Amino acid sequence: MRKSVVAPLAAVLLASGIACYAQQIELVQNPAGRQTYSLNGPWQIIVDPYEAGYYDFHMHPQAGGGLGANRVPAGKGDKLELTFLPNTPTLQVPGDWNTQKPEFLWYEGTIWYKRAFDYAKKPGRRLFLWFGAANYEAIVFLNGHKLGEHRGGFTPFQFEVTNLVQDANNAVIVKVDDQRHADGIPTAMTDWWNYGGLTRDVKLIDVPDAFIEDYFVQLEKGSANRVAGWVRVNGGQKRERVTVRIPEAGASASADTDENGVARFAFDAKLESWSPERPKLYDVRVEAASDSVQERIGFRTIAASGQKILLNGRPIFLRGVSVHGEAPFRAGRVFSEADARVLLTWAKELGCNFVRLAHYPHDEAMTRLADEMGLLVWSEIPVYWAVQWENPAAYANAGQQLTEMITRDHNRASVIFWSMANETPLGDARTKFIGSLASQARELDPTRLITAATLPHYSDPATITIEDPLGKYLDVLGCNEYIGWYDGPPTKPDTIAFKTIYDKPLVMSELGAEAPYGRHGDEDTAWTEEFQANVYRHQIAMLKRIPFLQGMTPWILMDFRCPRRPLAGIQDYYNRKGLLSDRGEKKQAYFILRDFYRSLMPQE
Ligand code: GCB
Repeated sequence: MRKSVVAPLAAVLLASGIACYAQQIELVQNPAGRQTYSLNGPWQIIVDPYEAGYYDFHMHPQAGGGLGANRVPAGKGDKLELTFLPNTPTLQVPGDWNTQKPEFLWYEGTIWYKRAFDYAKKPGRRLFLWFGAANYEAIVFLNGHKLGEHRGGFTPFQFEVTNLVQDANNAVIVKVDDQRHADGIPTAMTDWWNYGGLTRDVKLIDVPDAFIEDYFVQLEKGSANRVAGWVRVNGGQKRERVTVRIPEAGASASADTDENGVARFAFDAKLESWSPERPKLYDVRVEAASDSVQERIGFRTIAASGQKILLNGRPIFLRGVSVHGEAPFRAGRVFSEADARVLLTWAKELGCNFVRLAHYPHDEAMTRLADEMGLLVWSEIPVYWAVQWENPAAYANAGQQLTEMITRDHNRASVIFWSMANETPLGDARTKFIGSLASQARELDPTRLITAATLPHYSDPATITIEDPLGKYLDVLGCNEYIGWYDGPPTKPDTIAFKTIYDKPLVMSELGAEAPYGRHGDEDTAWTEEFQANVYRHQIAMLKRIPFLQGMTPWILMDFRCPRRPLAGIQDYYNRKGLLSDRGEKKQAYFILRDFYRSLMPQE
């Protein structure tokens, strides 16, 4: 049995603590383009706050394997307690548990999931059990065998189950534990709801014995007409021939795999560039001897040149907004194209050409839809606030989540930035940690730009200077500033100038103010729509004066649930900085920003 995700092939953590390491994660690329069998739907669940299904009363692992062993009572005298019975309740997968039953809203801990299935595996095929995401730790069993574990709540993982699946009566059992930990990524302290469970799709992926595992098909860095990349075949012949085709462009190339199953290719193609205005996607076909896979891919270049950002060689201002993976209208974590479509349509209506998908990799539906709808994307790992910078295990986990994020989305034209972190405290260990992540990201994907959201620094009371030492490792600097909200009155932006020590572009990755929809007062009364709109007015005037500003993603598109926000009658455990409420109602600030974005839009 092969555990496909957790083991890095080449992980090198130097004695100094942390170093860049090349890590390869095996994930079947483009699950939507494969033969699959959905395991979505009702799963039986057992709530287990004391982890009694895993540990005995002295905290040793359960001798009989616990709930994962999938035992059933042997007869009427069997006193077995750790078992799923026919009357065990169910939850829907995908879906967080918090929003499915009122008693689970605040629950953090272990819930066991079980799903039975039949699957007639054909000879010459291999099977993978694939999870879109499980928050936070998953321990997975199939037919009583432990397949492996995965930590990190927002990225896909898989296990090969070829030799374990039987034609009938298979049982997948998963222990999902969303307890927060100081050494986790993210840590125990965040500003979003800790939605637990099997939050994204679960499926079996059925591929030939020798199959196309992963491929990277993008324009070569700096070129508008040369496609370059690689294809990795798993289980293939020595020197297997691989072909990549773009039929609509009449272009293709073939190459042979090396001893690692990797074929590298490059070819010229006359391609229409993908852009927010014209999000052109091409059918791309990847073929090997016994397998082929197809998907729609867009081609565009992205570069930072001095203080500018160039999309397809031309300077672009990123009219953005930050977005959480919070579902509109129904609370809970986003898991469907329908959820994604509502959020991204709202962003488009606001005049955006860019979204910051904060603060973790969102459901794949978001980036795929962004490709189709023409929205550029900032994609981020949850290295958020104060991580244990000196802990090699925390680094390894951050590196693993980074690799999984890049592996999943490295063919998406929409994704232009990989973000390493958000609002981390200054310090050498932190800079080294994030700097190493940046090197890792560049190694995995040399075509996109590296960024992080940093904190502002006042060099005098009227000047914020962009000078975080992390800037050295980034292509684009992000800065989160709340001038007018956490920092001074709404008029304070009028008094602030920005400077930078970097010849690099700046994106104002957060700004904003909080107001529940429909709460009114004068523009100096906090928690009102008028106050929020006032902050936006003064912010926009300030932002217009920053010559090296190349984009902005105000905080945030829609209100979202948050345990740190208790203020009765105003927040009620929601962060209300949304431009829209969670019911899609537009606040006054929405119109201020929309008008500003309209004024920036290229005249058609
Ligand atoms: C921030 C964080 C974001 C919070 C936001 C806020 O700086 O990056 O996660 O939700 O501020 O509302 O305070």
